[in-house]
Amino acid sequence: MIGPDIAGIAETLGTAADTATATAQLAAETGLDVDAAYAVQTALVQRRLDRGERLVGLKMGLTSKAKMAQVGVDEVIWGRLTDTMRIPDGGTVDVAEFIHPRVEPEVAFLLDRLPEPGEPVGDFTDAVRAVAPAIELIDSRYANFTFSLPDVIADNTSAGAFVIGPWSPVPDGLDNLGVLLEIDGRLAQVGSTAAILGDPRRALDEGIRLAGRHGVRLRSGWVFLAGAATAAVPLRAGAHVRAVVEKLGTASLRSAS
Ligand code: OOG
Ligand code: MG
Repeated sequence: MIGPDIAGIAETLGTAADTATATAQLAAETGLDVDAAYAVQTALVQRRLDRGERLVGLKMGLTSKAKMAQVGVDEVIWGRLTDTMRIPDGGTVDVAEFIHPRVEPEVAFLLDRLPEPGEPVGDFTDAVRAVAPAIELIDSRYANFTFSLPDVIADNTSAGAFVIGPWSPVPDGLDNLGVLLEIDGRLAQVGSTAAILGDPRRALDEGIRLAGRHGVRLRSGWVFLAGAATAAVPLRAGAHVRAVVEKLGTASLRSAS
């Protein structure tokens, strides 16, 4: 049997992102399962590396019930981050470069010495050098922000852009910190880091395990986004977005067009 056209699907999704034009869901039609979807993601990210981008980290997706419920997919997923996706803290994104961008509050880790895949993160402060509040801008390349599990994996888990706030040393507890998302000074979402797999540190174990299954090893110096603590909120032009995480501080961005 001839399998799905991995390169062709990656090209379709890459073009959708490059031209900020939504595409139809394609997993069901092309017979894409989870493993093939990660192969598409690899090819899609390779397309970016071929034009000079660098891998700078990994992101988790759907590590909270709020996110799973919002998109109707209930499995933890992971994707890749490249240098051009990073926006400086307080920087500006152009919404015209995206299809239907949404923002969500996250916790970021700066990775240090990592255990082998399959080995649990024993001493978290050994594996993680610093922690920061973060904002992820997600932008599904599928029409209506609607997708199946293999669709969203193939689409690099809707990764669009991200902002990291100031790094701090790892505090004693990370499992029950208040999280706020503000748009133009108004509260848009409220949550807790407990929403992220009970404790965002668990997201790192999951990331090491799940990426390891596909031969991807996390590296020292990489950024790791643990997944959103709340549902995501549409990003319109001319907005000021702030994510606040108790004890860690604030990350912010502006949107223009
Ligand atoms: C998938 C990406 C999910 C998160 O933090 O849960 C994600 C999506 O919602 O489009 O990044
Ligand atoms: Mg996210």
